[in-house]
Amino acid sequence: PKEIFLRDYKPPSHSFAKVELAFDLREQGTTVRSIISAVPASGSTGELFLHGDESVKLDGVTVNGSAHERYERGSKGLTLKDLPNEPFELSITTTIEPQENTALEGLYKSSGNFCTQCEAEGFRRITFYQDRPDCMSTFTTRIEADKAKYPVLLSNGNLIDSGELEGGRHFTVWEDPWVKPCYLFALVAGNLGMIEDKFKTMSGKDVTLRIFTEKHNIDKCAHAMTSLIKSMKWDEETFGLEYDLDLFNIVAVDDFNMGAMENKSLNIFNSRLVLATPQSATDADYAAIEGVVAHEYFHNYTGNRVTCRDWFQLSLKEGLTVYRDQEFSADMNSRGVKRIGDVSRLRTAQFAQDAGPMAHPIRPESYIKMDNFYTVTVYEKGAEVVRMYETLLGKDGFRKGMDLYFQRHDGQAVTTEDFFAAMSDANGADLSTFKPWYSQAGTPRVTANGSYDADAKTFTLSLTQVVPKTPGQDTKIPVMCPVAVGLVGPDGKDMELTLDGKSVGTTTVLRFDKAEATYTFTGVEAKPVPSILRNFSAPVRLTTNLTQDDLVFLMANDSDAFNRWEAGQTLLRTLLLDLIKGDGQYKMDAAITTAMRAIIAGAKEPNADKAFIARAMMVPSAGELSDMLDEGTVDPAKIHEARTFVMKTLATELRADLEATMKANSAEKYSNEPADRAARSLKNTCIGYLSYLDDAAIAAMTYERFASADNMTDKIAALNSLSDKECDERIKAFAEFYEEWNKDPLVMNKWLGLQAMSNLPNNIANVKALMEGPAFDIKNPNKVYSLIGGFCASSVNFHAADGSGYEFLADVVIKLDDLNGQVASRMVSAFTRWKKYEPSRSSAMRAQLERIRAKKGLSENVFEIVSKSLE
Ligand code: B3K
Ligand code: ZN
Repeated sequence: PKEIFLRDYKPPSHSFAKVELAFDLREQGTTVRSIISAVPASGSTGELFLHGDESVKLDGVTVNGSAHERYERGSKGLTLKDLPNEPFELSITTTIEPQENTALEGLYKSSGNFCTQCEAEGFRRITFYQDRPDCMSTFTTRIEADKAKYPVLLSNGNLIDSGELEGGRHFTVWEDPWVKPCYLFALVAGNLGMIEDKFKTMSGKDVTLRIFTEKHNIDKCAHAMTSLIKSMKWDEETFGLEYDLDLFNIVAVDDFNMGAMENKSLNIFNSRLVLATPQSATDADYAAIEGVVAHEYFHNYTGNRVTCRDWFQLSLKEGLTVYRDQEFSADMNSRGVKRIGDVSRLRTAQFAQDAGPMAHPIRPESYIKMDNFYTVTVYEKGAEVVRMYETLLGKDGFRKGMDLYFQRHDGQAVTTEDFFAAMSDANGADLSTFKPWYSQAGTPRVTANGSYDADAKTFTLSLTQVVPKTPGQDTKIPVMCPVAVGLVGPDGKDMELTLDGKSVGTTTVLRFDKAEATYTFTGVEAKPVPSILRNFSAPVRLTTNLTQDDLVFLMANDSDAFNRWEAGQTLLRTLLLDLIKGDGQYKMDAAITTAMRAIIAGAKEPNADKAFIARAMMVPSAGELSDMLDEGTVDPAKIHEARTFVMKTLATELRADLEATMKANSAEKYSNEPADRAARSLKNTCIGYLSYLDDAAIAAMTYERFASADNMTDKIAALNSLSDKECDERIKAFAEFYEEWNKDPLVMNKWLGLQAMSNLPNNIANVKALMEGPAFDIKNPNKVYSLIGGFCASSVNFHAADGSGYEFLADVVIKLDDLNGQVASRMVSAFTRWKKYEPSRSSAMRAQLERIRAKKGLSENVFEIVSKSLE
């Protein structure tokens, strides 16, 4: 396999002024004809390389209407030779077999319907083309198919023609007036139902909005439609960005590698991110749908109107669009709770990636398979980098930068440097020390030590930073970290801050861009407790000299919701890490029990933020704890034991409080108002705690709640609370759930996932049986993510000491690799951090990686992850 490097970037040899595609869709042998208006760049050598997958059959090439035989076909594509030196018309005809496409890239079939997924490099599975994002063109697409089987025929842009054909066939023609790279091309042909709505844009244009699904799911699209309308309005109000066509389509399909895809005016979604009713989807599903519908819609500007020059720039569109969807969701819901959720995810998944063999900068230097770089680093850390511009420049400054970015680059394929320049130039700001965020991998480690001088009435904060080594990057330089700081006085109120003789309000953003720096606040009348890195203002690992008393104080008083939560998490993390590293004699810290009691008691206050309280009650996850332990030491069984001890002790000591809070927050009837959702999450968090008690009454109560739940959130919460318990109620609940829901594949994914994640001893046998059962299908990515991905999340069974869990995963990866390299490489990623584990587990994982590497014909996707992990 060949590695591709950013430093080798060269502009395309030809530009494509116009592309006309014609698809003749058949049950076997679909033909694709393209007519391209090609324009040689100056200095053209008369050669043009077109990407094309080995699965594509080439039927013919013509240049200006005459057959062109001078070409070479290689494993990656076609080199056309002796081409004219002036603009010419290139026509290519290919035959493909979408019905056999299990990679779900290019044109494929899902539930009998045709659909496409072209990002990153799927268009080359359809036809020969310059499959690179800097080749932008306007597309016209003609689709022809059997009318009875495929009454709906969709592509990008506006419908300009349609009609009947002989033999029960029909056609449509679509024209997209906006230039785009081929990764944004889409086509759908199927027997689909549709809901329709309208949106009036800020300049008064009417846009028709449609959501297509299989007909039996048509009553599950309302939430996605509402989310779309909210997104369109938000983007106008927040960034002045107005939709630019008369039609916007969303299509939901069951077989989809990722979450969704932002194809111009024809978004294609994994059905799990569209379909929802209160009975079939949880509150978390509702939130995910709202966020992803927004994300794909926002790409219309950040990604489509302005796209990436090359795939190394992926964070240009993804980091920015994630930032935008996070802000949208924060505005629609509770801002503090949203931030806490986003940071938890970043810390658990991205910090771990950045500390392992797959560590890469948000703008990677090289890749073998681009699909492997749709990562939490490019997306989530990329979003943090965008957020830091906002923190440094302020909301208005950030908006100015965005305006300049669109003004300069609309219709272009650009780089992260261009975004940086727009932000700097629009604000006249020198951000040069910010740049290493794009080129350096690794999470900076920041320490903050505060000290108060009562005589001088000063508070001094000393900061240090180190960016750790990562593979291929041994030396690093300091990078600008915006550190938002407040000082909380003894009365619990924020102090007015004075820094360098200037009054700077109650929260100030320190521009910390050296290895060490000291900041002295003056006129500090009493000893404060510093609140550092408010709202998690930079994606760093922070260590402070705050005491346990300081943290308890911040938990109760900090005006910053994130740091209120973080103070409690720091207490819990410290306790858990001590227990894990200790001698096995577990002892609870009474101060933590008291603090937790106070948190729960907060739920009784009028106007309590119950969603926040539920988050604050959560104990750091096994993944987060594992990330904080040293290489070569992680024993998942110990982490599980220590966590279980803490949960069980808290549940025992706070039982009365938990039961009372659970009852007080149990609703008579489901409602989807924010306050009801918040109460639901608090109640279900209480049930989760209580499930740690060995008490038959709790199992009976949980089953009772399961059976009588009138919504999926409560049903799943109860089922989850039973899933680690060896009891009849668990068996009954899972069986009844199956009876009720086995016709709904999305709900079955939840059923598979919960069972797979169970920490009951020897649950691997159950997982293997589920794999053979009717609810599973290895060709469907969602099912693989639920069952196999779920299993990898079980501390006990995936990490079983005898290595059986690892062997099982390797077996699955080897099988999956032949069907779908992208999904296989996601699954194999559970092995990448093998060096983190204690010797017996790490050598068992390593052995499985080697076994996978030895497989003949391994996909490039899996090869890249496995070989980098073993380096
Ligand atoms: N842009 C798509 C990702 C497609 C990835 C293909 N391997 C989804 C998104 O980020 O919106
Ligand atoms: Zn995206």
